Order: sequence, then structure tokens, then C-alpha cells
Amino acid sequence: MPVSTEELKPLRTTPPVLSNQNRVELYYYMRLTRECDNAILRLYKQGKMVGGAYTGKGNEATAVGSAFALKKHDYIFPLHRDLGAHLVKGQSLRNIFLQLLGRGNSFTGGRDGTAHYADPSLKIYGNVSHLAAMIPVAVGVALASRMRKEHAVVMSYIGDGGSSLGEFHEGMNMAAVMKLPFVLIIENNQYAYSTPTSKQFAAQRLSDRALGYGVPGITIDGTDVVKVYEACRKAVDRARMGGGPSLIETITMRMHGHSASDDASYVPKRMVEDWERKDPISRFEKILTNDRVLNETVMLQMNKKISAAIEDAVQFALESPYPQGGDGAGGVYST
Ligand SMILES: Cc1ncc(C[n+]2csc(CCOP(=O)(O)OP(=O)(O)O)c2C)c(N)n1
Ligand SMILES: [Mg+2]
Repeated sequence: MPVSTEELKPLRTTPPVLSNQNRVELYYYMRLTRECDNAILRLYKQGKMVGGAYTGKGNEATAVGSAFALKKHDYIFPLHRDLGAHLVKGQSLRNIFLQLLGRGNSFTGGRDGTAHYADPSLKIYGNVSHLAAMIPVAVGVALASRMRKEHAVVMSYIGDGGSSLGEFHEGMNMAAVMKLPFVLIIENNQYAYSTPTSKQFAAQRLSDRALGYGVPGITIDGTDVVKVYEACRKAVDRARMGGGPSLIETITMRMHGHSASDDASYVPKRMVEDWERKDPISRFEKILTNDRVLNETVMLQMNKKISAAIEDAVQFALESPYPQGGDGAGGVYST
């Protein structure tokens, strides 16, 4: 049921060229994400985290740059490395830390941790544990959204490991056949837990799979926030205009163990050192400093703002109550 482009006029175009203010925003969200991740690791070591702790170190440019290409009414299905996407989409730090610390007043009421939550008011639909299971759900949302003529785009994410699952194929194929407003980002960060990409797939590039679905596919440097934004904006605009889905592979590195409890001793030291030179945040910082967009005063203000916001959110969450025992039976069935 292809839709004519007449029906899908964009409500507002995202900037084709980023202004300096946009670039500072991108930098700010990457820094905020990194500092949140550091706070998460600290809380984990203090025994305050409920369940495992995951970071998106190395993935900030992909998470932030991609979500920046979305409008408020677009849908996002982020993964466990995509805290930056939650933040860009407008999630508050207080809500993030309530969820991570399993509090009773969090989105899931303490039933689940990490970013396994949904916030329909911001159109954020976090992942469930089962990798790739959300892809067909996201595709279904794209179909529903088109039927409702919302002019919205659905952006979903998957890892290099998760891209081997059947739901990846099923979702991508359905989105392609129905020309749905859907963008799938493959975060190729070299490992799926301890499995390197050489043992995960034989294709040269994961974006080559796009040809098999009849959709555009591109592989980009996932540590370059501007490149990520530009590629995603193109795909999002295309999807919104009725042009159908796209596949975007971002090449990154998981700069930390799979979770806080994984020392990643299976990753060659040399490899980590090489990727450290491509750190998405320090690279962009250099560019913005050379362009005189960032200076010491701006950085100082930003650091203060970030520290204060994280401290407030962590404190608020720590002081919030755990769920009551009896609450566990609630919310099981839809009323
Ligand atoms: C279907 C399924 N199999 C296994 C797992 C356990 N698991 C959780 S994350 C993960 C690694 C995922 O790797 P990748 O998709 O590359 O994402 P990354 O963690 O590297 O960002 C595994 C094996 C799972 N959650 N779901
Ligand atoms: Mg991976």
C-alpha cells in the first residue's frame, strides 16, 4: 500500500547544514551521555545499581547524531548502547536514573532495569532483552503510523550480533515491501559480547544486505557525529516523503566490556588503543575548538551544567523508594 508523496509533506525540515549552535548541542549530548555512563559505572561499583550496567562508550556519535535527525513526533526504538538517543529525544536524567536504579516511581515500577522502558509521551520504546525482537514491533509501528497519517518516521537500532537474528530479516523485508517510513541503524561495534565480527558474518559490509531487500544501504564512520547526522537525516527525510526504509551501518567500537562486569580481556589491547584515537567526543571537541565554536568558558559552563544535572538525578533516584512487595502483581494484565 504505497503512499503518495503528496500525503507525506514534511512538517518541518531538519537542517541540511548544521549551525554552530546545532554542533554545540551535538557535542553537549555526547558529553552528557559519556558522563552519565561514568556515573552508571560508579553506581555499579558502589553496589547501588539494580542488575547489570551497560555503557555506550564509543557509540555516542551514533546514538546522538541519529536521534538528532528526528522530529518530536517520530518514534525511536533505542538499544542498550543508545542512552544518547534517549537524551536527545527529550528523556529527563531523573527518569533515566530512576529506571536504572529500579525505583518504584520509574517507568517500569522497578520490574525491569537498564533502559528497558517505554515512554509513549516522547515516543521512546526501549528494547527488551531479546535482541532484534523489537525490529518487527518497530516496523509495525511504522505501518500503524502511516495508516494514521502521522507523517512520522520510526528509527530502530540493532548491533552487529543482533543483526544475525531472524527478526532482522523479517522486519527489514516487510518494511521494504510495504515502503514503510522506517530507518534501521546497525551499530557495528566490532564485538557481540566476546564474539568478534569475523565470527559473526561473512559479508564485507552489513549494509550490503540492503540490496537483498531492495532498499538503500550505507556504511559510515559511526564515530563522526556530523556524518551520522547527515546520513540519518537523508534516510529520515526519504522515509517521511514516502520513499521507504533505509539501512545504515555505523562503524564504531565498544570501548568498554559488554557490561560493567566484563573486563573485555578478549579484545586485543592494540585494537582499543587504535580506536581511542577515534574517540567520538575528543575528535569533535578538537574540530569545534579549531573552529572557535568551543572555548574554555563554554566548556567550563557545560561541565558545571552536566555535573549538576547528573548529581541531581542520581540523588533524586537514590532518595526515591523501591517498589512495595505487593506491587509486583500489578500491571501484569491490561485493563
Ligand atoms: C536473542 C538473544 N540472544 C542472546 C542475548 C544475550 N546478549 C545480550 S547482548 C548480547 C551481545 C549483543 O551484541 P551486539 O548485537 O553486537 O550489540 P552490542 O552489545 O555489541 O552493542 C548478547 C549475546 C540476547 N539478549 N538475545
Ligand atoms: Mg556489537
